[in-house]
Amino acid sequence: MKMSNDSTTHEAPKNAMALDVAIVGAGFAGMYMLHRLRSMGLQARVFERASDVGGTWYWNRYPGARCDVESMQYSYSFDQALQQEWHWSERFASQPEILRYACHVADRLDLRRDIQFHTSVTSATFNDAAKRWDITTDRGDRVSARFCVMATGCLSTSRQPDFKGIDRYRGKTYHTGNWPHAGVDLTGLRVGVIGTGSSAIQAIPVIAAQAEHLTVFQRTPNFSIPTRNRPMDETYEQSWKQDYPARRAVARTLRTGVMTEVNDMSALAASEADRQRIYEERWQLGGTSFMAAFNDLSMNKASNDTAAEFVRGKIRGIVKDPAVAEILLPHNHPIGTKRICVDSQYYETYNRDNVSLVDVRATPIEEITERGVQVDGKVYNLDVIVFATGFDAMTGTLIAINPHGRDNVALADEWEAGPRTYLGLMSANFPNMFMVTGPGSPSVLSNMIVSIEQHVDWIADCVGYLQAHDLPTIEPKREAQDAWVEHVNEMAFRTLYPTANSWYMGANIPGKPRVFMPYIGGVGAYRAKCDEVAAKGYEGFALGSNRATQAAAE
Ligand code: FAD
Ligand code: N01
Repeated sequence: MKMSNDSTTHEAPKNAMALDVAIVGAGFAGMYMLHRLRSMGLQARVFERASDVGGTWYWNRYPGARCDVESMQYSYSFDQALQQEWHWSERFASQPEILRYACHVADRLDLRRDIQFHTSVTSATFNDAAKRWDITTDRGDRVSARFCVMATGCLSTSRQPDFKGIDRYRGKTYHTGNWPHAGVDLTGLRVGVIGTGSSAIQAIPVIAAQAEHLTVFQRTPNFSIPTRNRPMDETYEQSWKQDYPARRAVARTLRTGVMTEVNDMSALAASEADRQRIYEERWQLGGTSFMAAFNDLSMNKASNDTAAEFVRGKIRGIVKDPAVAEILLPHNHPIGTKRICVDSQYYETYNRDNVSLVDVRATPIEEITERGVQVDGKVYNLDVIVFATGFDAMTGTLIAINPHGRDNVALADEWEAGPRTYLGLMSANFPNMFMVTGPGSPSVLSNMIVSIEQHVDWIADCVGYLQAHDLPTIEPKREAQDAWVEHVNEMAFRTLYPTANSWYMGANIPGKPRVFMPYIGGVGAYRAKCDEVAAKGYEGFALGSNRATQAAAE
């Protein structure tokens, strides 16, 4: 397929690299996007700031990093040969194995020849006259592309709080989201971990086993479920491989995109004895499917309370020192409304002699001194501080590029009160700019590879449609976007999720608008909506680009 629209009347700026599609990011989203577009005969190129593919799994090399979706499901489904030939060694894959998988895919599909590594995209501006995106990079590239796909990731801008005195600290500091490739030997060192989210909960047991002493600074206790990770069972692997296409098809219709057994009854409908038995079975099974023990845990506070209390009981049972257990008990949010954590021996780690827990909720970290972390006037002397303090999630990476759309409008201004998208795929005033797993799509509430494949396929089909119909541009109509944003909100507020101060709500970043960003209506229902929109000739989108069309869209 060759792009024809407008290319004769509006040339790319002199010396600019002319592309049909510029893709930002070489994680699983950018990799598959490149593959799809190339197979359509389009000139596509990926710009990636890292030195290789893998995205999340390239950056998050902290000890203990691994997936919480089973390996057999957290992988591409678009290529039958690929899913048959790859062997996962564990039930839940570790970061190094997932990175190896990403590299294997890049080799197999020969992706790297169209990926420019060590390159950050620094600006993207829609050129109204040319109907093209002008893109610049920190390497001095000037790119002119008809389409721009932001495959920039939802958890790709790590956040280190602006602690007073941090520059004075004489020890070493690391962020889990940007861990050194060579690894860090913590043997014999006094290590501090700030944060107790998913990353910290995975890292803490591994760090504790290495360090001379580990001090954990916890502001908010989290709920964590044991993963019960184990080597891959061959019979289990084969059962998946024999049935892969059918199982993948089912997963695409489900709420989370993960095949898991949902117990379709209210927690309140079960007797107390049955409820405890069911929770115990899920606890023993391990992993995030704990939240599928009943069908109303994310909707009904009274039901949720029963699950939360069960986990609190487990924490009390595991942690030997009652005072430490008390600090670890989560009370300030319903279970699951912050991303449920999974672990290997997390709570058990607090029984070790070389681990201490500091509660920094009532008395926050005051400053980082030359020697360590100061809380309530006391300095905890540390050789290493690990920031497990999370990400400016879902919007931070895109806002850092701050694309400028029609009439030079800035995305940061358009999203000042929170992200506004139609279907999480596009934003009004930003023609031909697509987002993969953007805010307003199921995204981080799902098996991300399922959602990535759905978005990439939809975007590729959309580009094909525009080509076939000789349409230069596509962008959401304002009223369709407004209606979608309202729907996303309405769905969120039917659940308990907005009651938590989570990164889903932007609550972890000072000053960030409090908006529930992902779409909670489920992967299956969302896919059906996207398919319906496309089948109706891209209902809710303005196709074509002249001012009259745009005016009609407003
Ligand atoms: P990413 O993998 O984040 O890739 C985006 C890429 O864009 C990055 O390589 C980044 O360097 C690049 N980039 C960004 N901005 C620029 C720029 N301006 N210029 C150039 N390059 C840029 N999801 C699950 O479904 N299950 C899990 O178990 C799971 N575990 C996770 C564990 C961790 C520690 C984290 C952080 C996330 C986890 N996720 C999980 C979510 C995970 O992010 C997705 O599953 C998936 O890997 C996202 O792929 P992506 O390609 O969309 O984004
Ligand atoms: O980040 P987080 P994360 N003083 O934001 C604390 C995915 N993931 O990297 O809650 C003290 O969850 C903060 O405290 P509080 C997954 O989607 C998956 O752990 O704000 N503490 C919190 O405890 C996950 O949700 C896996 O009070 C401060 C922590 O830092 C997402 O990535 C593994 C502080 C940040 O937790 C992000 O997880 C890893 C301060 N000033 C990641 N500022 C899997 O298992 C922040 N904190 C699949």
